[in-house]
Amino acid sequence: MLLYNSQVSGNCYKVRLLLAHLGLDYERREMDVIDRSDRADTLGDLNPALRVPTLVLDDGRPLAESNAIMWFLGEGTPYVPDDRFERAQVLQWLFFEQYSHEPHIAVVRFWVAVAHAPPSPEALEAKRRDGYTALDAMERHLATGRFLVGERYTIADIALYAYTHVAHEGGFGIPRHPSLARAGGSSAAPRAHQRLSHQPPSRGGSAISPHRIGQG
Ligand SMILES: N[C@@H](CCC(=O)N[C@@H](CS)C(=O)NCC(=O)O)C(=O)O
Repeated sequence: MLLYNSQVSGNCYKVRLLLAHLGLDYERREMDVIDRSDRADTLGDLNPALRVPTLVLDDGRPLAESNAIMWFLGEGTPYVPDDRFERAQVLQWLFFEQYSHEPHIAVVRFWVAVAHAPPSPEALEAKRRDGYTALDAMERHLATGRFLVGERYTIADIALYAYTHVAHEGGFGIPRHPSLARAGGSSAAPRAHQRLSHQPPSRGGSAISPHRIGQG
């Protein structure tokens, strides 16, 4: 498999984290998220949105959208439940992530920590407010259990972990979110992974070598 990747992207991190959990080998091709001039040439036939992550399977079929890629890779493994209702609950959180979480928390982080160019203080403030609304929703839910769905770590936890564990890079603090902080540690810590900010050697192959949370 070939992953079109950006090392600073939480959406790509979701896919890399699941690939690492599953022990799957893959090649990686790095894309720039600021200079996007080569997107059409590189991804034109692979992803209608010209974005990363894009995964190309060994048979040549391309798949886009981080959460769709995780669903595909996770199907038939413990990371996607078998139970019909729990599968729908996983989708519930994946849609929440894409509509209510990522567009605010990831965008603020991108403006502040990647592009270093927030459009205006007012825009930043409005996005931060919406980001906190998403964190508050997760906090309410995680006060009732360690995982987002059922009693087990699923791709829903991976999807929400990706940008939550780097939310502070966009200026978010989570002191008022104790359950969220606890879930971030307890659900992710037993899993071998690196934090998003970890920079692997710049070669193909598995992007994430096994380290516990807190060491990355
Ligand atoms: N909904 C998509 C979002 C993908 C996305 O926004 N990718 C960003 C990097 S995080 C990107 O490619 N940005 C450059 C661009 O929009 O051209 C997903 O979950 O995969």
